[in-house]
Amino acid sequence: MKRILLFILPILIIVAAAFTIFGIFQVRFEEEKLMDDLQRKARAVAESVELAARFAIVNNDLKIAARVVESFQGRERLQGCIIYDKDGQMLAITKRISNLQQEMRPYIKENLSSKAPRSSLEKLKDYSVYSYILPILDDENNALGFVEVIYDTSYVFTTLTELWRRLNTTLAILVVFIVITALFIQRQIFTLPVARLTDWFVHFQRGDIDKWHPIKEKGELGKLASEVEQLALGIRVARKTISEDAQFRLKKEETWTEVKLRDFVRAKLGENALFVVSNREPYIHTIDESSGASKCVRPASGVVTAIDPIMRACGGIWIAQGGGNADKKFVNTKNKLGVPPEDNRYILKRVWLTKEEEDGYYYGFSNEGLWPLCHITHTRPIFRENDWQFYKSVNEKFAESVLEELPAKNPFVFIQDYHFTLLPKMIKQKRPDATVALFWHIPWPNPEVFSICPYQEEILDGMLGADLIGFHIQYHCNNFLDTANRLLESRVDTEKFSITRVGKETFIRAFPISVDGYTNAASTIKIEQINKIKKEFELENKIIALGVDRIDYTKGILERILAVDRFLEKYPQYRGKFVFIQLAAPSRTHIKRYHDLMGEIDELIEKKNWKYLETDWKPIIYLKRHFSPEEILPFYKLADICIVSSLHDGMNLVAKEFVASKQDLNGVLILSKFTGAARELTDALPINPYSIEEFADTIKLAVEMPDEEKIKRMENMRRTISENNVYRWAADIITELTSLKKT
Ligand code: ADQ
Repeated sequence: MKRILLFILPILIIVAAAFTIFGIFQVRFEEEKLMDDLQRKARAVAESVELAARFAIVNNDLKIAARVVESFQGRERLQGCIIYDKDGQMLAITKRISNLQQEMRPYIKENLSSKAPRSSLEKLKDYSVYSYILPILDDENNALGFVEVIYDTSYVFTTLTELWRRLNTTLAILVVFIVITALFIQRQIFTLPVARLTDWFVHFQRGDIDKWHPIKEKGELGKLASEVEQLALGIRVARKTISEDAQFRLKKEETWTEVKLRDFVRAKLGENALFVVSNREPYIHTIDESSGASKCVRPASGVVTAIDPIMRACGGIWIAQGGGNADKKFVNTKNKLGVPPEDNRYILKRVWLTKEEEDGYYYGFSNEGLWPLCHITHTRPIFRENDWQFYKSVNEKFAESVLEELPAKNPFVFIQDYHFTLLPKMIKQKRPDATVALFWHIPWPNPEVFSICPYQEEILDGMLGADLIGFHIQYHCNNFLDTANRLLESRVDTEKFSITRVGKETFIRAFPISVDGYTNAASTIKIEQINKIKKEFELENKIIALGVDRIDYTKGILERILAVDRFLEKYPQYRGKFVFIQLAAPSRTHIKRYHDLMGEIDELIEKKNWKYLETDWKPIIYLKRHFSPEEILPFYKLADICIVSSLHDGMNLVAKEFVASKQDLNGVLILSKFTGAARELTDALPINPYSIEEFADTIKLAVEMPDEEKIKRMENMRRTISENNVYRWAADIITELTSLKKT
């Protein structure tokens, strides 16, 4: 629109200016013509009555004078005629202008001494008139009297106004004509060729070969199109070659690495990109309101920790909510950007939500409803109808955003977590050829617990739109199969681990999630970084225990503090020697339960530190902020013990990160039985976080564990993690998905 205006506006301005100048000249000319005409007529009329008026004046015959002036009474434009004596006294006046009798118009007086005729435009009380005065002279050239002819000039004004009106109408018609012609030309030479080009790009981008057609544009646009066509061809060929090379290399590699996963995905998915959907975005742009500086942070989220390395390895598009206050500044017109910012490996597409949508869908239904429902931590789930409506509409919004990105054939869509239970069905309805997987990052409860959800049927129905649903552990898979069996009309096959509903089969599988190359990253940490932390927090010669969490009631942070306190109470020999560090990222702070929890943790830590105040030693160091992965690593490295005390957790990646970063094998992991990780990391010291006494004793066990045993346990756990890293997790899911497509 702006471009069209830029094109048309100058033309319109020139045309309008030319027309106005022409109009002014035309009107002036017309006006002069009319006035000339009037003068000629007035003179002729005055001269025609001169004789009769002379006779009447000379004989002082008022009757004749009256007769003369009355002959003008019926004429159309002529207003009237007046006969004066030599002193300017009115002898006779046409009746219809008799009101002029009242006043002695100044120009009459001025004319008494004049011997020549006089014409002028005169402004009377209410209107303008044209006056022509003809003196009547005797033989000695003395004035005997005067004849004045008065004309109404309003018709001059009316004629000129009419002329302007006609000129304006012509101008308006011309403007419309110019606009239509300009729009037509613009459409023919620009819009249509560009639309054809865009259409061509869309088909190329989606791999929609059937709808492809050669570009036939001519001129500069044609040259551009031809260059792009060459580039596009090159990309297609390169993609094919990469996928074939990948198949070849894959056969040679043993353990799962980033490179192996990349080859694997290329070999399996070929030219198709991977589409990931999650609520939390992997990179958030924020702006510091006081300094105005913007920065990009990776959020404290297990989902991001796990999926980001996969996307870095494979490329593709990750679609997530744009939640940072500077996010809009960093996207292109399609709301996309390359990430990581310093090394673009894949595309992040941001979806914008209104505050109401975020409140209802994210804080409300997802985190006050589904999150507590699935975690058995005795926090009551809250289901509000309003939140549910927003949850549905946001799922639809994401469905639209995903669908517009999908290639023409067989796309792979990998949906993350409980925020999108309705998305699989929405996508499948529009694109039955898409392979859709949903990974559930949190626990799945038993049917009794799930059955309190008022929207249970829609949720299960939406989820079963997926071809594959993954959970961390088999126990959650079993719970899900049980739930579908009891609460939904469906056929559950416990041999194949699948659920069939309305002819559509969904496979349920366990894929324990893991971490990536923490080991590699850990080796980049320098001893100086560790010493700096030790010095800052006076940790020299101390036994250090560490907790790293989002502040969430499922993570058992309060229980951990109580257990540390009980350990110090019960085993006073460790007072002054043992320090517990808690790194805690505030999370979901708009929800009251989370807000309250932050207050409770602050208060409890304050109280416990106060309790041991008699010495200068502080047993608990509480660092409440978001840390980058690079900042967390030195803490993992310096910690002797890592405490993971979740009351319930799908997996818990902190446990795995700690183990992966312990290259020196010098560390003990205390791990809640209620985490998914506890199933794999059987060499961790298990705890029931609700049993504070047992928990405190386990801390003692960890502190006193002989080095030999520590090393053995750590070796075992590290082996498990390196064999089952996150690349393997992704590869297992893709293997399962591609094998499903073949069946
Ligand atoms: P989360 O509940 O987010 O994940 P978790 O698996 O422990 O929990 O991952 C947390 C991540 O945040 C870790 O990578 C950790 O390093 C990071 N983190 C913690 N504290 C931080 C801080 N103060 N600053 C910055 N980063 C911090 C959900 C499920 C889990 C499941 C994961 C993955 O709840 O059970 O393991 O998804 O599936």
